[in-house]
Formats: sequence, structure tokens, C-alpha cells
Amino acid sequence: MPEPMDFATRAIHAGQDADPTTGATIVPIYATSTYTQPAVGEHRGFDYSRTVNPTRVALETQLAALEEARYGSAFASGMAATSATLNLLAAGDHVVVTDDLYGGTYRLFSKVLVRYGLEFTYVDMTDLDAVRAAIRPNTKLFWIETPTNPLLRLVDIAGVAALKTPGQVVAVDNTFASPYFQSPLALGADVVVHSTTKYIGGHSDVVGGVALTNDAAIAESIKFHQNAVGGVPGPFDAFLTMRGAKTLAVRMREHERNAHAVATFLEERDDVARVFYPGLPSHPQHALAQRQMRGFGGMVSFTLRGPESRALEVAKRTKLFSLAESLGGVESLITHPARMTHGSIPKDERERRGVTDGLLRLSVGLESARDLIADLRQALDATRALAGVGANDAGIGDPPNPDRIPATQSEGAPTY
Ligand code: P1T
Repeated sequence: MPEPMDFATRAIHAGQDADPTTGATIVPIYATSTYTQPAVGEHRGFDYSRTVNPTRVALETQLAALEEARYGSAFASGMAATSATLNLLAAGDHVVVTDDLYGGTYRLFSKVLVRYGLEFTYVDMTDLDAVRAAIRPNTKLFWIETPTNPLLRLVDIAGVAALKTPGQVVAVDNTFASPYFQSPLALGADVVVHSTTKYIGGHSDVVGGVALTNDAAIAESIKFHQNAVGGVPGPFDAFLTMRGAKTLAVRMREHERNAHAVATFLEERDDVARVFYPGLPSHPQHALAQRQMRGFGGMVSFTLRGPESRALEVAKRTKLFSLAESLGGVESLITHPARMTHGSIPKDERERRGVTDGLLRLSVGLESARDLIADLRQALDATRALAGVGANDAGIGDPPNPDRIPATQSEGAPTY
């Protein structure tokens, strides 16, 4: 077999050797907390399942192969993986952080880790000069999200990596792109973190996280904290994540195809103010996306024309797009970031960063693109009067009156 094998092959085979005791083709769920030892001090590498578990090892090997990393540590959630990475630091250390990022990461940094003496500066990392200006003598970590959540801005990973000096670490939350579309380690990052709850798991049925690196000292520190702090996934969760990850390549190709179709549809509407999707030529960093990523992903955000009430109404009216937090599953989701995923960021701070009340975020799933577009169309048409752009040809220009506007789909939509 060629080395290294292609992504799709690694996803299915890395870490997935037949079980040594039974020959089971699929890695078993080793539901055990402990391991019987023949004599004190003698065991086969397994002593206690917080420290090590064969199902988790198989998942860690698989995910390390997807990021072409030498070392991987799986966690019970994306936040636990982020937290373990921040354990590389000590009181008095400073972190430069992407200012558009998942609200839970902001909460961990600003409400928890500051109490342990870490310092954070949030900067618009699309601007490398701003990153450079934020560096202090005690800067130890650059925390990058790219594409960012929820505005899908891009950070030039190689550009930030070029700014770092010895002893500093560049960590990238690669959740939105997935390893199929972006390889931060190859671009100069030291650590990659994923919420495996999202694309890697892919089916919205398990929460998890992973931290991956090629640096032996970083890997050892993260492993030490994984065991010492204990935020590990159980073997059932590890099994589900591993099963989902096997199909990552085919899923990501379809997510992207659908997201592109949805983004193009939204951009053509006059009642949509702005569409954020790195695959659109109108995205301010489309060129960077083409250079840094192998594809543009399945997330699309957009701001509606009209008041916040219109955004809330659209989120309520879609049927295929479930109104829910999270992303990356086979089913499509719609989120109102200001009130949901990013509600832990104070309103003035949120708005300064562009997470406005009219913003909606879509996780475009694997349903038919035609059906997804029909679903969005009916929700947009039904609320169009609030946009202040005049009636459309279909005559759906009056204020959304629950007695008059059917909650069903517009013409051409499927029935479900
Ligand atoms: O939910 P958890 O597995 O702990 O992962 C946290 C996390 C980390 N990084 C990014 C970029 C994320 O988007 C998330 C979780 N995000 C959502 C739940 C959301 O709806 O945006």
C-alpha cells in the first residue's frame, strides 16, 4: 500500500486492526474500568481506563492519522480538549485569541482560566499586524479558530505560525473545516483541537473532543493532564465517534456541495443582507480559503434584512433545518448565535465582533440541496415583509400574520 495512504483509507483503517483476542473485525467497545494483572507491576500496557482504554486508543490512532499527527488524546468533549491544551500554560502566561470564536471557548477563557492567572487578548486575527501588535513578552499561546464560529472568517495559519518565537505554541481549533479540508499542522501549527461532536462524529449522537500534535513534549503534557484531570470519553463514546469518522471524506464532500448551493441561493436574494461562506468569491478571504483549505466546508452564516424578530421567525419556520445548537451532523441545523451558541459573550462585545441579532448560522446537512433550499425559501418568503424590501413576485409581501401565512412550504417544496 502507498505511504502515507489517502485520507479516505486512513479514516477507515488507521487504528482499526482486528481484535487480537477474537479476530473481531470491528474494534470492540472495551467496557471495562480496570484490567487484571498477573502480578504486581506486570500488565500489557493497560492498567486503568482513565489512563488508557483500547477503544479510546483506536480512536486516538484513527484521528491522529487524519490530521497526520504523531500523537492524539481523546477527551469527553471539545471543551475538555481545549482545556487540556490550555493546561500547557502556567499562571502569568498570555494568550492571543481569535476574537470571533465559539462562545463556550470564550467562556472558558474569560470566566474560568483568568481566575488561574492566565491572560487573554482577543484580536481580529484576519489582520496579521493586529496579531503581531498583541504579542507580549509573556505570550505563550496563539489560539486560532478558522473558519471562525459563527462568522466564518479565516485566519492565515502559516502567517501566524511565522510570527511565533521558540517556546510559543500555535493551537488551531479545526472543528469547522474538519481534517478533510484543512491540515493546520502542515501549515505550521503545533496543536490541533477538534470538537469531535461535530463533523468527525458526524451524526449528532455523541459529544467528544481530541487534541493532536507532532511535538513529543506537548503530547506528553496533554497526556499527563488527560490522566491527571480526567476528562476522558468512555468506550461507548469512543466507539461511536470512531464509527462516524470512518465516513468523514464522503460526508464532507457532500456537506460542501450542499453548503455551496445554499450559500449561492441566499446570496441571490434581496432580502438577505450578507452571506458568509468562504467558498463564495464575495468572501473577503476567498483567496486565502483557496490557498489554505482543500474545500470550504458545510457551514454558512447570513444576516437578514429586517429586525431581529425576522431572524427569530425564520429560525422558527424552517422545518428541515432544525432549530438547534451544534453542527456537523448529517441533518441540517439552524442557530441564532446571539441568543444561543454565543449568548455567553456580552451583547456589546458580541456586536462589536459582528455577531449581530440578525445573524443566522446554518449547518448544512446531507439532505437533498433542492429540499434544503425550498425549506429556506418558504421561511424567507413568509417573513419577507419584515425585510423592508417590498413585495416579491409571489405577492408574499405583507406582514407575517399567523392567520394568513401558512406554516407549510412554498411551491416546489417537498412534503414531510
Ligand atoms: O461542545 P463541545 O464538544 O465541548 O465542543 C466545543 C466547541 C469547540 N470548538 C468549536 C469551534 C465549537 O463550535 C464547539 C461547540 N460548538 C457548538 C456547540 C456550536 O453550536 O457552535
